[in-house]
Order: sequence, then structure tokens, then C-alpha cells
Amino acid sequence: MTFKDLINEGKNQFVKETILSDEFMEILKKNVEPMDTLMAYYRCAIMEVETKFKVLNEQFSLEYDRNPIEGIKSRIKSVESLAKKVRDKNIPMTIQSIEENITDIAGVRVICAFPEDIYMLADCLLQQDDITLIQKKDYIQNPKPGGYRSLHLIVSVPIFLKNEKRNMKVEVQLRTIAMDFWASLEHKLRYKKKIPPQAADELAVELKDCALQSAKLDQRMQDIRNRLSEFE
Ligand code: 0O2
Repeated sequence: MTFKDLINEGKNQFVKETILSDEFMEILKKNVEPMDTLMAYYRCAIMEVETKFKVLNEQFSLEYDRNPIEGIKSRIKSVESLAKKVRDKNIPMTIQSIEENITDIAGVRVICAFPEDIYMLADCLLQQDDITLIQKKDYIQNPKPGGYRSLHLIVSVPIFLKNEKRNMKVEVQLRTIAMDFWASLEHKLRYKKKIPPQAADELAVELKDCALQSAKLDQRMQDIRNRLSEFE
């Protein structure tokens, strides 16, 4: 038997005794099940918030013959990205601590045509008596240094289960089509690892300029709509 064979045999033995052991399987089962349940609750919370926005859109369509919402994109944070955040925040990897400290596991992104609709929809949501505002970050009034704009709300929304009511946190991001276009492009570039530093700096300047231009465009389109509505 060669040294390599010996190492491989040792590895196989280790896997059998640890990763495939009954005790390890038991630990896995104990932790995976509650995590799956928690993720299902977050999916329900997304459904609740999505429905609230869809109802508002429907009402505006009926009453004013216009749709303030262009689209809704929702997502649940992946387990990998969640684990990374838990590690970076240095918090315990327990269900309770995850629920308390991570506020963006459930994310609902609402895309509007006009900036004023963002604030109108946010107000309508926050007026609802089952919604509690936990945090508000207005990156439209105060854009991030790179140029990012959006209105972020962390809200708590109840989900009704068979025998209990559970309040779940949802991150709502409201933005215009232009803000969304900018953020999607910037996000893609940020994750491209092979951009040389000089090109990255140039792109950051270019992106900042695009953010300023798109903010101006949003404002001009808003002004046009306001002027048009004077004639209605
Ligand atoms: P993903 O994949 O979109 O979920 P926190 O999340 O509270 O620990 P922070 O920075 O205080 O961190 O939260 P903040 O500012 O509310 O932003 C969180 C989310 O907003 C991000 O989630 C992005 O979706 C979006 N965002 C914030 N800043 C930028 C930006 O400069 N560019 C782009 N494209 N998006 C941004 P994640 O978890 O980073 O990513």
C-alpha cells in the first residue's frame, strides 16, 4: 500500500466516523429542520407584503386609471449569503439570533416609474395597522457615495399560522426604473473580480455620473407627469 492509499483510507474512515455518523446526522436533522421552517415563514412574509403592494396597485388602477408599480421582485437570502452575514456580524448561528439580528432575509423590491410614487406607496404601506416600521433608510434624499439611490424600509409583518401569529421582518426596497437599472449594473460590476484597479476607478467615476444623470432624468419625468396631471 502506498502512502497516498494510506491517506485516502484514513480520509474515508474519517468521513464514515464523523460526517456519516449517526450523531452527526442527528445534529444535522435538528438544525436543518428549524432553518427550513424559518425560511418558509420568511416566504410567507414576502407573500403578505407582495399582496399589500398588489392591492394598492389595483386600487390606484381602479380609482385613478394608473399603476404606480411597474414590477415587484422578491427574494429570500441564500443560506450561503446568510451564513456569511452571520459570520461577518459575529453573532451566534442560532435561529433566535438570526431572527433578531438579520433583517434582510426576506426582501421585496418594488419598482415604480416615478419618485413621488415611491413615497406615496411607502406611506400607504406604513399606515396599515398590521405593519410596524423598524428602520427607514432614505438613499434617495441621501444617496450613497457611489451613487446608489433607493428607499429602504425594514418592516415587521404578521403571518398567521394554524395556531399562532408570528411577526416577521421584511426588507422593502422601493426604487424607480432608473434607480433599479443603475443598481443592477453596479451590482454586476462589483462582483466582477477581474477588473484591474485603474479600470475599476474609472468605472466608479462613470457610474457616479450615470447616477447623477438618472436622478435628473427621474426628476424631469416626474415634472412632466405633474404637468400632464394638471390637464386631467
Ligand atoms: P443583496 O444581494 O441585494 O441582498 P446591512 O444589510 O444592514 O447589514 P447595510 O449596508 O447597512 O447593511 O444595508 P443597506 O444600506 O440597507 O443595504 C442593503 C441592500 O441594499 C443590499 O443588500 C443591496 O441590495 C442594496 N444596496 C445597498 N447599497 C448598494 C449599492 O451601493 N449598490 C447596489 N447595487 N445595491 C446596494 P446586499 O445584502 O448587499 O445584497
